[in-house]
Amino acid sequence: MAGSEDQKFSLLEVLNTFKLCLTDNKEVYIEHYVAGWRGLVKFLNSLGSVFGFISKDAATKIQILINYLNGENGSHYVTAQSMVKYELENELVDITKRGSHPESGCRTLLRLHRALRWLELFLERLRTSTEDSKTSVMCADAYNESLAQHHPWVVRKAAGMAFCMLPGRPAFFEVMNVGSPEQVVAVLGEALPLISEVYQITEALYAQHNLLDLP
Ligand code: 1PZ
Repeated sequence: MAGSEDQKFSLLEVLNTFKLCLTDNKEVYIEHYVAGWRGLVKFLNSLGSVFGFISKDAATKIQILINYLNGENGSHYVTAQSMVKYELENELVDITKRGSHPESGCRTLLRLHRALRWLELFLERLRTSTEDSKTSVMCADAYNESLAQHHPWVVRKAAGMAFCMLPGRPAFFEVMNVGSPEQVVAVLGEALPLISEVYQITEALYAQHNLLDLP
């Protein structure tokens, strides 16, 4: 394979980052979690500028978490579990309405966490799709089943319009740069349980602390 091919973006690497996300005792590393999202944002950007309003929001949230991680209290932000503990103990989270901590790590991660559920549903649909399946429909179905519940009408509307601009399944698989459609399906089959586990662990953490509805 030519050198330039090696450099080319592959969704394989992104999905692999999710392998690194869990510590030995099943805590979620924020560093790898945001690295995974970073790759996904890059992928989304490569699909076209109509997705810019989506990738921009995700990029902003990624940056907020990176800033905490690199900040003076960074040691508390190593895992999602340590972050939740630290922010709650120090009253750094707006619990019922937005106030003095509108960009807490907890509420920021929650937004990405909800989007991870969309990703899981969408990739599962892609994995089990057939040649004539429509990516826009799979994407919209996954969205309506997950993230849409947390978005106001205007965002749902804009998202719905953006979905229509998604490339068809063959082109979409091409941009993933993973290989043949069979290879894409295999990679998705490997990645999905990992993504699902990270999602379940984060969900349990937020549920345990009553944080699933943070404003
Ligand atoms: C492949 C097609 C990509 C479709 C992506 C599906 C998700 C659509 C989400 C539309 C988000 C619109 C922009 C901003 C929304 C924000 O209001 C919310 C809540 O944050 P707040 O306002 O409370 O601070 N943001 C989110 O829900 C996070 C959305 C992250 C989406 C990341 C998508 C990454 C896509 C990866 C592609 C493989």
